[in-house]
Amino acid sequence: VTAEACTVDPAAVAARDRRAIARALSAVERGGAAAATLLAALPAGRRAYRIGVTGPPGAGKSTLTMQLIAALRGRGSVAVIAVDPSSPFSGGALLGDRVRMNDVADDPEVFIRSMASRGALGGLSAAVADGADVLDAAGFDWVIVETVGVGQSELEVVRVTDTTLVVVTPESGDEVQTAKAGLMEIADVFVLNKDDRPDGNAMWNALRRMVDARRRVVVDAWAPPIVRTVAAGGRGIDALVGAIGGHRAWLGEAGRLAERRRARGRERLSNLVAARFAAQLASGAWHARLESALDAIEDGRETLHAAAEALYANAVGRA
Ligand SMILES: Nc1nc2c(ncn2[C@@H]2O[C@H](COP(=O)(O)OP(=O)(O)OP(=O)(O)O)[C@@H](O)[C@H]2O)c(=O)[nH]1
Ligand SMILES: [Mg+2]
Repeated sequence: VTAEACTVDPAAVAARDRRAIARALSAVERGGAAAATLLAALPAGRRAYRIGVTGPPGAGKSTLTMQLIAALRGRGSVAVIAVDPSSPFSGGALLGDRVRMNDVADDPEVFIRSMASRGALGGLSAAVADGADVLDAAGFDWVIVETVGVGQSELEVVRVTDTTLVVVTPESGDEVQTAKAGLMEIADVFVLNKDDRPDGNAMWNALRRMVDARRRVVVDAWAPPIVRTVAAGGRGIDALVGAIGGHRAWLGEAGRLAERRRARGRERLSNLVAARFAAQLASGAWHARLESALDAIEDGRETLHAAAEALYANAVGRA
């Protein structure tokens, strides 16, 4: 990898140089060849534990994330990717009294970054997965990914995390009802936040029923615990960290974590190779080959299927 081909120094990322990390994440956000070159040059291997924080707008995900940063700091370094947050991680006001941005802004062991959710769904989840890889290469112990919503895009992004928290509030009844199946699919831990508000018990019961119903149908499944929190006041955070640890321990049994990560790797690897094929098919060289194959088909020298087979064999280096 030459300096010209790659404007971000992979070694600087690995040395946790904040500017290099920021530039690497920008490159990943832009995508394309520069990002691919950089990502290929980063140190291999991984160690970070990845936590997803998802849920409806305004449920308190960022506030909760700040609390998690503070709680997890005792167990290592923490990096955060917030996908398209409407209320960005900035200023102290957002964060309540307990944890303020300033407490972590100067901490070299904490890194927080927002990422825009433009582009296709696959594009977003790929970008977030690549971003998490950058933070992993930088040696962070914990990587938290915050995404907003309770729909399909979260299902996509959730594929990059090891433990996914679904954050709801006492007011989330309708959203939870509508997205029931999807939520049960992605939630490893339910967080009932804003439990300082009324009707927490009703929401807790609704979640409990969902978890129980699933447990009756799916044998040997993980039953997501429901943790009640007041993120703005720091209440329930220890219990939440405990629940994350519980899920992590469960994943660690019977090779579940390795299996989960391998499934994720299989999908990303296939997508990357497929994207390379697609790019090749769009290239000028391929255009010329296609046209000459079409000439042969038109002249009756070759069938379409035979031409396709020959082109494919050529592409994978078998011809
Ligand atoms: N009453 C109460 N308010 C809270 C609690 N947690 C967060 N909030 C407030 O809820 C508002 C939204 O909090 P955020 O942390 O920005 O929520 P979010 O889910 O990240 O929001 P988006 O990223 O915009 O979807 C802020 O005004 C917080 O102070 C809580 O436990 N109780
Ligand atoms: Mg937020």
